[in-house]
Amino acid sequence: SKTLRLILGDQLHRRIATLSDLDPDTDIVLMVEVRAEATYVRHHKQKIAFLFAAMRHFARDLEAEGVTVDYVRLGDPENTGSFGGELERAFERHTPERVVVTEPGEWRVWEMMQDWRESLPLEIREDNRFLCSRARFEAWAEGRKSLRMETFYRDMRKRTGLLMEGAEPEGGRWNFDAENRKALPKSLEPPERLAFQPDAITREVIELVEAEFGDHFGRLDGFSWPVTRKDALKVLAGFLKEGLPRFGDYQDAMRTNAPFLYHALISPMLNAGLLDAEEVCRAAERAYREGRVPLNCAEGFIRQILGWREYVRGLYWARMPDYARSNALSATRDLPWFYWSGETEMACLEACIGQTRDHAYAHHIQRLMVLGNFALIAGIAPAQVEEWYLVVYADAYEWVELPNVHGMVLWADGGVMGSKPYAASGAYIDRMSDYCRGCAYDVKLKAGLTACPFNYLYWNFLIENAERLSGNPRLSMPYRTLERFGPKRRAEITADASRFLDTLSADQSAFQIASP
Ligand code: DLZ
Repeated sequence: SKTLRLILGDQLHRRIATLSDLDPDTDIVLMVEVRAEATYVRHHKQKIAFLFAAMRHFARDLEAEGVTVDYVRLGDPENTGSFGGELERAFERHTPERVVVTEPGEWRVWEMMQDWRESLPLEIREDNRFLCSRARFEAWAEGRKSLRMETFYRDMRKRTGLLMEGAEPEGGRWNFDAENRKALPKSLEPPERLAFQPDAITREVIELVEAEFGDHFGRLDGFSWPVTRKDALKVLAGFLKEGLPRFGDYQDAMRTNAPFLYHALISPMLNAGLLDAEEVCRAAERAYREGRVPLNCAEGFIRQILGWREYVRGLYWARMPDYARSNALSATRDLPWFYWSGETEMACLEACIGQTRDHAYAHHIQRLMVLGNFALIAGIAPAQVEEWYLVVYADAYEWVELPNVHGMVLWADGGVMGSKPYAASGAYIDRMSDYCRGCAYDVKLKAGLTACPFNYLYWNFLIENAERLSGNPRLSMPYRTLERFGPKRRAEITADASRFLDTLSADQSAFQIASP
């Protein structure tokens, strides 16, 4: 029977559930570029360009197979600008007997789909792009006091058999993170990023994005993401060869002007459907089994995907819509303007924001321990930080962004995800990067105008949140240290912090560099 199959922009996988029983003789695949999706937050220009280009290539490949694709472009004169409007129009155009979709990645779109069900013969299929279904995660979470990633991850290892020797973890341990925190030696030159020259389709999209969303954050020149499955597989293969053998060791390291290091750069493609989570994990396991990469590297990488990625997605669906509403540390400060402009004299933040603007990418430690850590210890309002992350990264959809930022980065969930906030002083950044060497502030100084702001903001954060956090066993060490500080030192911390925080402005026009 004639079926209309709607493929959303992050479902670009040939084996997506929507297409499993596709009949090219009768069915129509619908894909729509809509303004509402490009502007519900003002996404980074590269994020929109990546997705539109990937959508157009995916449609082209389906057509080459003989599938009828009804592709609505952003500029089509009748385009209503929303998923709902376009689905309705397409339904009238094609008068199908039914409409098939796959569960969306975001709650926002899930709610839209509930409305469509009222007026259309709609079938919503389970999202098969994840190894753990929503129902399965909820069954795992049911009745558990805490929902720790590590427990979930071990369960997933056993269930998939990935890096297992029978019932035991490969190498006798579940986790090799202790070996994965090395600073990057100066002598090591990380591999070049595999860059893709935009073809005619992508160039047209880049022009469209510049014309329509030119005032959004981020640069478009230098766009070099792969936008097809074929090219995404090349990135994966390149990573397995050049990156993965050192990924584990240096996954937490940071270096000025080296944004990519040994990272895979596959998250935008994975989250848009060009790559599949299981195939990626299996490929990494194979590289280990064939002796091409050490175990700590394969395990560290697989944990990111089989563990973290599946876990945050499960948690998102299990806890939405309430999850986003908590603010456990009552953080209310506005997001400083420098998150958009990059104008700050803190070299670490300047570097991480600069590469985010240039590439719509930063790696997990830059996101967590520099950009996120600052937002945490400066007490920035969760909703503003969350929106920033959703806007600026090419891989960001709410299912992955929200738990990571709300829970992991800001501890706004009061400990659902992490047993303690990931607050750190400048010493951590100094240990894991070369940023501090080129900084106007001195990471060794604890107080005063030229001291690294992370140093006093860290202690100020502990002071301000003592009521909520001092009883946390995982924070007993720093709170004991804080007790030994005495009133004078504590007053100095508070004074430094408020002087610095007062110089931050959320307002572009009032912006002034906080000069040391
Ligand atoms: C992110 C995004 C953007 C910018 N534009 C579109 C679009 O025009 N059409 C589309 O189908 N999807 C787009 N997306 C991805 C959707 O926002 C994503 O599919 C939903 O958030 C559901 O996860």
